Amino acid sequence: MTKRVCIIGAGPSGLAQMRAFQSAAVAGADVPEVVCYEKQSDWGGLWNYTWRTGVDEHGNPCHGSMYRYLWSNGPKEGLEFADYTFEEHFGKPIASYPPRAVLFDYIKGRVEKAGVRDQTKFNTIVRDVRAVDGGFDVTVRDAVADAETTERFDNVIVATGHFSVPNVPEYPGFDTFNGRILHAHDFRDAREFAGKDILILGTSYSAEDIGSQCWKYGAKSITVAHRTAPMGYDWPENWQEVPKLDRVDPKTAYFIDGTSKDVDVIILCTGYKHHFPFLPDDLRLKTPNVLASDDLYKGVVYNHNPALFYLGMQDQWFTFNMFDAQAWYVRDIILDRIAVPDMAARIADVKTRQDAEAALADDYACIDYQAAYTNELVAETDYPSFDIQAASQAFYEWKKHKKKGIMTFRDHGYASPMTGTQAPAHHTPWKDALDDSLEDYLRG
Ligand code: FAD
Ligand code: NA7
Repeated sequence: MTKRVCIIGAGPSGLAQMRAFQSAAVAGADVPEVVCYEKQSDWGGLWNYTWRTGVDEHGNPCHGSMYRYLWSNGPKEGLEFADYTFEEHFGKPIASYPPRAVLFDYIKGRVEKAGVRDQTKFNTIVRDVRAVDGGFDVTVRDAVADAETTERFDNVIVATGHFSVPNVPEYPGFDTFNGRILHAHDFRDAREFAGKDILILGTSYSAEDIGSQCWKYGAKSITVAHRTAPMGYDWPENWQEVPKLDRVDPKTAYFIDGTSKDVDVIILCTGYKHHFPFLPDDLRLKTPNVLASDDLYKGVVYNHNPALFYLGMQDQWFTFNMFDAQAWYVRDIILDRIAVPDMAARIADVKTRQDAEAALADDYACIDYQAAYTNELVAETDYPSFDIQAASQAFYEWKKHKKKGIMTFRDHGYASPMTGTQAPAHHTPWKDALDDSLEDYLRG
């Protein structure tokens, strides 16, 4: 095969794409040349922790948004690879909410086994992509060689994630506030905030988890201001939920109900932007963080140029195995095993998905919706089919366990959708487990 395929980003999505092509090659298919450009020095995407904030060692925007002591915020049974189980990787069943280092190890294990590292060009940022003659010219800068090159590809697959470039609102008084104001993207270590009064804006995963980290590592108080609705968990006694922030003065935050609170730190857990500075207008996806993204047929094919694909651009209940389903599907389009219909049919597909999302009543319906989407793609490829209902079941139980105890939900275990094995309880309750190393997690 003479085709050349460019993958941008070697996070879980880009790695899924490399593994998809490699599995086809092992099965005897004639596969394209695959080149993956990764701006960081290692693969793993967000799971590749960096202490850096602001710019990276090459002067590019720092990709990392993960922080120390981060433990999976959902059950691992919801994200397990169907072709590489946790039991295969670790040689034994492990508990359901692994810390970052454990998941990083698992992600790497599959692609190390597949032997695709030499397809990845590290320290290489994609700076520009142009549609040319039915293909693409991709311009990259190798930060080590300090050299820019342009290569021609038949297909481009954008796998750069969408939880890296922060959405940073401004409220009156921020410019004269005497404490620190930071976005979740720049949060690295909860110990920095021990003994402090913290204000958090936002009510989604980052707000819940960064607040919980700060609580666990000794913050004096946590105040969470909501723009739309409170999270409503049964919080510890030094944690309160308050209405939207109105303004701040040098030391006090004022909320729209007239109440106020003196705070030392403001953490903006206000989400992220889909941001593709390397793409021109005719190739650039514009979508909010939703389950049915704009302009993506089957959630992956860019409607305005079907030789261009995007992975993992949806809001995420399912992650690693959904990225796999998408990667296998994209692979099969590129291998001419799956046909892409005309523009009218692609637009209709997106509309059907968006209408279905608009009708979803609650989080349980959202989980079912994304499970059905993942299953739909799996069924059209040779990705190993798995019991997605069992993965959804782990998510349902996770939600119930969060309602029961927001600081204890990670002490529960679920059954693997791949092997059926029930996860053991972790040796230490999450709130007391201050060591998040792989060695400590796997001991005992
Ligand atoms: P990323 O992991 O973001 O990887 C994208 C890659 O593209 C990066 O390696 C980046 O360096 C590279 N890249 C970007 N731009 C360029 C460029 N121009 N040129 C070359 N390379 C480039 N998911 C879960 O399942 N469980 C969790 O517990 C969980 N916790 C999370 C906690 C936080 C704080 C965040 C932010 C996300 C979390 N997620 C979690 C969701 C996360 O999005 C996915 O797990 C996963 O990392 C997404 O993979 P990705 O490959 O699509 O994107
Ligand atoms: P999300 O899930 O996109 O949530 C963003 C939150 O920020 C949400 O609660 C928003 O409130 C809130 N928001 C956005 N803009 C503002 C302003 N201007 N003022 C106040 N609040 C605002 O992002 P997360 O970072 O929590 O999660 C992203 C991923 O990281 C996720 O997949 C996790 O795995 C980790 P709204 O409800 O819209 O009023």
